Amino acid sequence: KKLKRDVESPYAIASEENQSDQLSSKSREYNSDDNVTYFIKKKLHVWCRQPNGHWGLGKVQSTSKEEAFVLLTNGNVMKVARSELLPANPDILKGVNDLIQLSYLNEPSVLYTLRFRYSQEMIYSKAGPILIAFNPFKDVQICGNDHATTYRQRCMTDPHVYAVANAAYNEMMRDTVNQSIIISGQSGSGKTETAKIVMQYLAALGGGSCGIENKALQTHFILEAFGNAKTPRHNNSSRFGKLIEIHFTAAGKICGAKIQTFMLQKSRVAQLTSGERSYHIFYQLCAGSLSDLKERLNLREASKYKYLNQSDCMTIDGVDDAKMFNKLLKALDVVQICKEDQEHLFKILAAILWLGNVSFQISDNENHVVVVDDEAVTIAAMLMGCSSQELIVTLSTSKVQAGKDSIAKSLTLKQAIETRDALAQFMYASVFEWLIKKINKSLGSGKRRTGRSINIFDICGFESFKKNSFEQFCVNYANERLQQHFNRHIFKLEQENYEMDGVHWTEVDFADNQGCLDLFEKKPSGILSLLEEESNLPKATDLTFANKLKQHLNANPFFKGERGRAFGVRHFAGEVLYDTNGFLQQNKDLLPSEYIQLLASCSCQLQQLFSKMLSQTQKQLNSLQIGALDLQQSVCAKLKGQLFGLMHQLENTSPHFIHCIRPNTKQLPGVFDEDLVMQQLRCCGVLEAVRLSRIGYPIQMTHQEFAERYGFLLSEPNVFHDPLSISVAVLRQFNTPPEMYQFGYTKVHLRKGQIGALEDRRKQVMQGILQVQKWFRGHKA
Ligand code: AD9
Ligand code: MG
Repeated sequence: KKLKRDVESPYAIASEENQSDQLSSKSREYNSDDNVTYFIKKKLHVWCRQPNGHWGLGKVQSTSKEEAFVLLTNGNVMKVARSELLPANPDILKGVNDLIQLSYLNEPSVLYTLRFRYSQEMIYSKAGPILIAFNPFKDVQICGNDHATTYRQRCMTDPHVYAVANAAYNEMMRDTVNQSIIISGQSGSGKTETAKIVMQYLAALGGGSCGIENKALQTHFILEAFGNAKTPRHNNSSRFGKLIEIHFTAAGKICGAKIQTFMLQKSRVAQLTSGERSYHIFYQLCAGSLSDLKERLNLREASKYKYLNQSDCMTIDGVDDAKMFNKLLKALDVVQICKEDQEHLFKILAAILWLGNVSFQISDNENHVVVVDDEAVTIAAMLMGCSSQELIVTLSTSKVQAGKDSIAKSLTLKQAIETRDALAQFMYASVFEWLIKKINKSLGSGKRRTGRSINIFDICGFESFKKNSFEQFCVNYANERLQQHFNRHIFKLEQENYEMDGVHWTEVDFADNQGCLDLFEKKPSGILSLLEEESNLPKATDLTFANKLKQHLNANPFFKGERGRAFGVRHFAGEVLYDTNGFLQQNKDLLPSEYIQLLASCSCQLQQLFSKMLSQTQKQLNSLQIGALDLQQSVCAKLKGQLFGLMHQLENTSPHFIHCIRPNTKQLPGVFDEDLVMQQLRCCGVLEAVRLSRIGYPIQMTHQEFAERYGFLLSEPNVFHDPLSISVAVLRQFNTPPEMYQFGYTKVHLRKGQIGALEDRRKQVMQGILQVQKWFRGHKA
C-alpha cells in the first residue's frame, strides 16, 4: 500500500522510508520484483556491483524476468541480476551527517555518504549513537583552541569529537555520573590523536587555575616517547593501552587526572622485525641529548646499538628525533620530574642500549658461554652502578641448588641471550611504570572523586600481520573485550531494557562476539586457561601448547587448528593466524632471582625505580630461594584481571563511543579504500547500530520523572493525578506523534528528537517563573 502512494518530493520519499524503517525493526529488503518496478517508476537511482568489485550508481533502463539493465553514470550499460540491485538515496540526502537519516541503509549508500564527506574534509559523521572519525592523515582545520571555543559558543551541531566531549561534560555536570569516552579502531586509525583532541577540548572547557590541564596535555609527549614506536602499519603506534581519568570540581573545573596504562609491549626493547623501530625515546635520546649528557651516559649514535640497528630502520620520514627530545625534556619539567631524576632515567635507558651490545663467546663443546669483556659490559655496569664482574656473572650463569649450597652453572648461548634481553626488558618496563607513577603524582591523582570524572580510553588497535605472536594475541584479546563492552551498551542492554519494560519490540541482529570471548576465557578449556596450565608444566613447549589447543578446541567455531605451532582465531575484526613460538616464555615472564640480587646491589638510583619489586622480593631473597621467582602473575592472567577491572570501572560510567576508521593502509591523505573502510564498518557493527537507533527509543524516563519534569506544562494540571496519566496528557498536549513514543511498565520511551520541544517549553516557563520571583523579591525589598 505504501509503495503505491504517489510521492513526488524526495523529502517525502526520505521521510516515508525512514518511518517505514522505524516502524518495522529490520531494514526492508529491496530485491523483490515489486521493488525493482518501484525503482523504475520512481526513477530512483540504484546501486549495482561492477566487475571490479566497486559499486556503480545508475538507473534501471529495462528489465527481463531475472535481470535488469542499468545505465551507469559513466554511460555504460550493465546487466545485473534483479535481486542484486540496491536502492540509492535521493540526492537531497547526499553527505548527510548522520547515517540515521539515510532512507535506504545499505552498504553502498553508507560508503557513498562517508566517501563524499571524506572528500569534503568532513572527517566526522554520526552513525546513530556512535561518532565515526576518519583519519585524514593531514591537518584539517577543524580542531585547535579557537575552533573549540567557537564550537562551544555556537553550539555547533556538526558531528565532531568536541561534540562527544561536550555531551560527556554536560551529562557529568547534569547527572553527577562518571562518563567514559571509548575510542576504538584498528591500528593507525587515529585513536590516540582523537584522545588528544578530547583532552584539548576538556582542558579548554574545564581549565582552572591549578594548571593540571596543561600538565595533562604535556603527558602525551612523555607517553608517546616511552610507549610509542614505528610498526609496519603505523609510524607512531601506541604499544600500550591507557585510560585517562580527568576529575572535575563541582563547578566543572579540572582538579586532577590519573593515567592507568596496561599491556606495554616489552619485547620491542630487544626484538624488532624489519622496518620497525624500538620505542621513540631511544632514538630521541641518541639524537637530541647535548654533548655533556652524552658524555656522562657514554652515548653513541643510535646506529651503534644492536637493539636499535637490528631492523635497518633508524629514522621516520618527517620526524626529527632531536626536536622531539627537546619537547620531551620540557614535558618532563612540566610534570615536575626533577633534573636529577631525569638523569637517572636516561642512565637506565643508556644502560639498556649498552646491555644489548653485550656479546657472548662459546666456551666449551656444550655451547656454554662466557661474556665478552668489552666496553659494552663495562659501560652498562658503570651506568647501572654495579661492577662489570657482577654483571658478567649474572648474564652468563644461573644458580642451582646443590644440597645446602648453591653453585653457579654456565648458561648456553640461547639462555644467555634470553637472560640479557629479559633484564633489559624488565628495566624498561620498570622505567615506564615509575614514570607513570611520577606523572600521576604530579597530576594530583590521589583522591578519587566519584560522579565527576571523564575517562578516556585508548588501547592498541586490533592487529593482524603476516606473522602474529603473543603480543598480537594479547592486543586482540583486549580488543575483543572492548568490543563486547560496545555490543553490550549499544545492542544488548538497550534491547533487554525494552523487553523488560514491555515495549513492543522486534530484535535487531548484531554480530555478538561472546563466542570468541568464551574461546579465550572459558574455564577450564578456553585458550587462556590452557595457556596457564601449560605454562605451569615443567616440560611443556610452545608445540605441546599448540597441540593442546587443537585437542580441546578444534570443534569451536571461533578456533582454527593449523599445522605445527600455529592456530587461528576468528576475531570480530577478522581471522588471525597466531604462531605460538615464545608464547609460554612470554606468558610466564619470570624474574630470575639473580636479577633481583644484581639490581638490589646497584649503587645508582635503580633502587628507587625498582623499589616496589625489590620490597616484594625481599622475603624471598632473605630465604635465599634460588631460581626463577614466581611472584608475578602470568602476563595473560594479569591482563585478564586488568581488563576485568577496567571494564568494571567503565561499567559504572555513562559511555560515549568514537569509532576511528583508517581509510587506507598507506597513511595517505585523500585516499579512500572502499573495501578497507567497509570491512572496518562491518566488523564493529555500525550498520546494525544505525538500524537499532532508527527504530529505538534513546530517551527514557520513568513515568514519575517525566511527570515531575513536564507535568507543570499541562494546561489543565489538576485533572490528572497519577504519573502515567500526566505523562500521556503531556505528550498529547504537545501533539507528539504516537509512533514517536511508547509507554512501558515503568518508563516513557521516546524516539530521537522528541524531547526538544518539551525542553524548550520547560525552559521558557521556568525563566518566566524566575522573572516573576525576582520581581516579587524586588517589590518586597
Ligand atoms: V595504534 O592502535 O596506537 O597503532 P592509533 O592510535 O589508532 O593507532 P593514531 O591516533 O596514532 O592512530 O593516528 C595515526 C596517525 O594518523 C597519526 O600519527 C597522524 O599522523 C594521523 N592522524 C590521526 N588522526 C588525525 C587527525 N585527526 N588529524 C591529523 C591524524 N592527522
Ligand atoms: Mg594509538
